[in-house]
Amino acid sequence: MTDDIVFYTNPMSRGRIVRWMLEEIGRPYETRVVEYGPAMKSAEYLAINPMGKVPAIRHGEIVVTEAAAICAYLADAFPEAELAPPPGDRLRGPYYRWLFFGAGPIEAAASNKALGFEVPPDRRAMVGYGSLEDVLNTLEGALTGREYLVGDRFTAADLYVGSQLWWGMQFGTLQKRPVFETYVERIKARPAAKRANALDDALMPAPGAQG
Ligand SMILES: N[C@@H](CCC(=O)N[C@@H](CS)C(=O)NCC(=O)O)C(=O)O
Repeated sequence: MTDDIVFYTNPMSRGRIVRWMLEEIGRPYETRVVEYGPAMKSAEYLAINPMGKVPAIRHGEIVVTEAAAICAYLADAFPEAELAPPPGDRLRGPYYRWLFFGAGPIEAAASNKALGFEVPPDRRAMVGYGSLEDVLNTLEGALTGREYLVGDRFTAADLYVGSQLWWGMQFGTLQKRPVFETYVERIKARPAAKRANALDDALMPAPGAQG
């Protein structure tokens, strides 16, 4: 059995998060760009991700979808990259906490904000993220006076949550706050983040190339 890594992505997608993770891991991988539309909903790609969405990876025979899950999987599969506290370490708790906070509350709150949907105040109790304001305040509290979300080193939780802040602030769906800006500047200066962006930028269609 081969343990090759195949990366299914599109440069205009959450695949950028996984690209960054793969660059942090530093193992060779094959990139397969999946175009939006029919290719992403083809039988061939639905066999990888029945949601018809990118990103996804195949590592040997193992398929993983969901950007946060892929980050968590790669961190554990390649522990030498030191992107997660090892299983059993007490920092595993906060590590899970922030990864899942990213995949749940931040992701949902940012998507709803982008769609212009606001949770009516009297329905906040039944919505997992309550309000976008609560999510941002919680994150701001976690990052105030700290360099990273977990312990004193960069982990996959920073990569995932930081990517959401990075892109969210860039596209105007998440409010810029000084703590967030300092944090994002810190993590996006990582060589792997720069390499990942350059690789995805190079895959972007040339202006005017799309009909
Ligand atoms: N929950 C998924 C979301 C993936 C997702 O929505 N991907 C978008 C691009 S960012 C996509 O592939 N959209 C194409 C489609 O749904 O047709 C994750 O976190 O990976």
